[in-house]
Amino acid sequence: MKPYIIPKLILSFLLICSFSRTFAQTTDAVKISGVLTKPYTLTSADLAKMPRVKVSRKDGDSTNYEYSGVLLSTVLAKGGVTLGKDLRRENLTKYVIIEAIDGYQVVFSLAELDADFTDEKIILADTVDNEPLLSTEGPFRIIVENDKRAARCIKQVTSIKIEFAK
Ligand SMILES: Nc1nc2c(c(=O)[nH]1)N[C@H]1C(S)=C(S)[C@@H](COP(=O)(O)O)O[C@H]1N2
Ligand SMILES: [Mo]
Repeated sequence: MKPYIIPKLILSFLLICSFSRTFAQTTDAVKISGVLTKPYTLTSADLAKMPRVKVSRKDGDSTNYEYSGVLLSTVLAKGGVTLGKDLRRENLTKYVIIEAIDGYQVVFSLAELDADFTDEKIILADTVDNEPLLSTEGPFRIIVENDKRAARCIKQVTSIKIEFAK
């Protein structure tokens, strides 16, 4: 056996490991991070314990779908994000940036999803018409009740981050 075969084997092994990690990346949990007091990783089990909300949305073919999940504000409140009476002054310059497995990102300002400011429902959905979301869409998708276009209804969400705009 040639002497350099061992380091070569180790290198190949490490490369295979890192590749399989990349491809095994899943979306079964959402990382909640940024400017908040209690960052956490949200699982399906966590979501199941929170109050549920239903939102109907039409897709491109005008078919109506009933999504269900948890208000994004509820998910954020669990992490200690400044909402309700704490959403004032410089906290009004905070925004939520949501990212998906394909790198797609969308942004909401905190006031856009706070019940003290608006009745608009923005949910982190995990079911559609009472069935779990398909893997191409879920397990978690943001559904914005009244946006005319579905572009912010981001599929396969992997992370939700709160940041200051300045
Ligand atoms: N992760 C992810 N979510 C996404 C997109 C995307 O490219 N990646 N496209 C958005 C756009 S532009 C639209 S119009 C809708 C399409 O959703 P539909 O396939 O359910 O009609 O998904 C939105 N969510
Ligand atoms: Mo779109």
